Amino acid sequence: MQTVPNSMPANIQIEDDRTGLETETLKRAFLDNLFYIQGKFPALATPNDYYMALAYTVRDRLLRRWLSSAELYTNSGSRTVCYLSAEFLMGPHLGNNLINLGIYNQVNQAIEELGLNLDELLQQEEEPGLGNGGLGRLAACYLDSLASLEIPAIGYGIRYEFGIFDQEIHNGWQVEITDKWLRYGNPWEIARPDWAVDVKFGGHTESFEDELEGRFRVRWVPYKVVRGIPYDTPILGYKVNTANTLRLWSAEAAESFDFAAFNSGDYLGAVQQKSDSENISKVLYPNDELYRGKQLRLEQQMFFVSCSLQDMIRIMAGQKLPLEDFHKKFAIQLNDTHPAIAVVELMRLLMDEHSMDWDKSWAIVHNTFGYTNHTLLPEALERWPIRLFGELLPRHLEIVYEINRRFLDDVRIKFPDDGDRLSRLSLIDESGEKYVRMANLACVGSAAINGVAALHSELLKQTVLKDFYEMYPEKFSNKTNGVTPRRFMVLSNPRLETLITSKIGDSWIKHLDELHKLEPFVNDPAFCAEFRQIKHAIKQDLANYIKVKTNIDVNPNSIFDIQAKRIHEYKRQHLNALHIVTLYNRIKANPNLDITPRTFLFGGKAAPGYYMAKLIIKLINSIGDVVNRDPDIAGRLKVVFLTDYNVKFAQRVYPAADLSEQISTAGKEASGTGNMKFAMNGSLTIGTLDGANIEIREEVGAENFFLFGLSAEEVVAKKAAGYNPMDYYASNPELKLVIDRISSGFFSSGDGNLFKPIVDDLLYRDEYMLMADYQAYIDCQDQVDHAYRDQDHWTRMSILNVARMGKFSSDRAIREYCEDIWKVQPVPIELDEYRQTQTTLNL
Ligand code: 26W
Repeated sequence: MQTVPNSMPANIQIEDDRTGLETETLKRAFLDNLFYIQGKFPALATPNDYYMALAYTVRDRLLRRWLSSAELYTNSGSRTVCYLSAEFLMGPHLGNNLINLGIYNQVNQAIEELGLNLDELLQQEEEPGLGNGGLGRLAACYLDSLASLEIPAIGYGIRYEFGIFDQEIHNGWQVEITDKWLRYGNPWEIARPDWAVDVKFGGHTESFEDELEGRFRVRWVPYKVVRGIPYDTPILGYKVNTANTLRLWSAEAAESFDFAAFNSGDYLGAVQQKSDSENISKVLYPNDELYRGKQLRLEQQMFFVSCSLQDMIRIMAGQKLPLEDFHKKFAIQLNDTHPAIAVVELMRLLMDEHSMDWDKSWAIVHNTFGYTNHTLLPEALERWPIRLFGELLPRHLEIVYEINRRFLDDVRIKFPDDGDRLSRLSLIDESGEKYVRMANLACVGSAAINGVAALHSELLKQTVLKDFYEMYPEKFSNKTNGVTPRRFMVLSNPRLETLITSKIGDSWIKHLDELHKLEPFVNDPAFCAEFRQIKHAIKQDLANYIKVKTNIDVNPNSIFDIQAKRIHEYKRQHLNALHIVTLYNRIKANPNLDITPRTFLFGGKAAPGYYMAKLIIKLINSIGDVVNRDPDIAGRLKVVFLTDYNVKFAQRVYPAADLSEQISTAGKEASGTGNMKFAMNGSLTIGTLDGANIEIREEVGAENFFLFGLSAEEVVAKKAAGYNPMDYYASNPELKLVIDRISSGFFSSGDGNLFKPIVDDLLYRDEYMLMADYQAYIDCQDQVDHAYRDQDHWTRMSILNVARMGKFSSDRAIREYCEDIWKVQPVPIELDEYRQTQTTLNL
């Protein structure tokens, strides 16, 4: 307990340096941390030292909320959501914590009074890029909403030493650089080595008779054991006391190294085992949407899943709760199939390690899990070769067979004499080489199965999960994705936030539907002018940034037409490129063409092994090189590839867009979430009837959305009828000219071979139907060109987009998960005066 020295008058209040929020206290705490944690006098401090000092100052201010949340969850019987995800794409923590703590302005002032600049300090943070794209970022948005809604939750994942690679562009090509995000340390995490757990791999199983009950039991004798060390990061909710935990597992050798081998002189062999173990959490697989059956990936999945389940069992033991109540204490969500092995591992833990029988164990398991599917692409569906699976997880393979045997018995009862159905539903693919099908396992082991947008959830029922839908229709539902307005509006677009709040107050930040109150302001010329001026200022900022980074001049009065997302053929960045070449050709043919100036901005990484995606990046850069320099174009078109697009950069990009490109082939993009982030920052969308675009259009109104292209049904029908992309080439002179220009070597210094793989694919295969959608896309872009000329009208459409995006808050999505799937309630955290200041030990 803090005591006031005798000589001081008793009525003086001293703010604690670790918790106080007054400017003077914040300044003192900051300088203290600079000295005592960074070990620097201000004269020698680097920008990173300042960032670290501020990060610790902020972390101090959320620790009491964090520990109090953990304590209350431990002491109350509340059900906890465990979000299992191989990826968490958190983005920088500092700014977000300032917003959620509600101390952004105070800290800004304190930092300014110290002669520093908060924006510059925020830019110092190296973001934890522990995810590829949409799936990982969704997990991060959901953690923000879970905490903001005061739901007890733990995010469980892997603490990759190297996250998604940093991207550089050399001569137009992507080059991957190792992401050493931990280089300067991570002030947001706390290691908890006392809660380490061991995970077994390989070896064999033995059966034996239980001495006490005489029951058949199985013992697993592993080949190696890897230790998981948890690292915890607090996840503070917005203006609440709830601070949940993101618990990421780091792999270590169970023993420091093999001393027997060491003593016998095999030094390298001894160290080998240690580094093999540590490899498990070394690096994030940079493939999104393409599955590769790599052993290390299965090891990663098993590793974090087993650590997390053992952690939950430890938590129950600490609370003296009976394991029979596991499903009452925890609701576990599987973020795609990457953690689906959890279904089997929980069975194993309950039966083999805690002596529970099969039926009891299974009742717990299938009342615990929910499974979210994030993709319809067949090449993304995970399946493990039986041989690999059995060698690495011999006990799990036995359990998979037993789950399957019992499941197929159920299928036979519901659908007698249907052999084809049995083989489609089986957890084992026996059509050729045998595989374990992870989506089937997830479906059988879960009480709830959902897609991530209305169309996607429908297509799941009609295609990849059709048989499971017929078997268990009651398990299926839709949960349309959402994104957090704290990061993607308040933090990334403070000018818009201030304008909105000045008109409708700030409760929209927690209740995004309230943005509707903005609608009347479309008729308020002063509001519209201010709204437009803000957009212009943000575009100017991005233009300045681009000038510094690339030396390209972009015109802030041009349409900022942005496509920012992972590079993939189904997302059709190359369709966007065809549009650029179309406009280029038009101007070349008619230099006086009346055209609205446009800046085409692209951002996104290609999977390192995805040749076509990398070639698309090269194509965009090559077109840019020609277009940006051609004097005939006279600056009317600019093409910029924004290198190393990540969460930090995305926060600058969304607010600056006029036009958001959401042009995937209908039926391929499960939901999309960038589409939401653009629209809620006032960008208009040009898009297909795919994923959440459909619902965005429904919300903002068809008249405020640029729709084009084939529907998902039409895509299927056209393919069935025999699709010939060459027909479009042959019959559309403008398209022919575009393709011919690319294949002639015009954009590749005369090299007619460079882009041949793209051209040939479009002409002879065109899996993603760019040729079929080309004309509709161009026509729609012409409408955009015209619409942008009426700035008043454009601004009204833009404001209505913001006002009508309430549905796409991740708070809404999480509420739906809580009510329909997890059955969990908010548990508000109280911080009373005593808890605020208590510093005594209760030994
Ligand atoms: C095994 C390789 C692999 C890795 C990642 C396959 C598939 C994935 C993810 C499921 C890909 C992904 O990020 N999917 C995206 O999830 C978002 C969140 O639901 C959706 O908005 C995107 O449409 C979907 O592509």
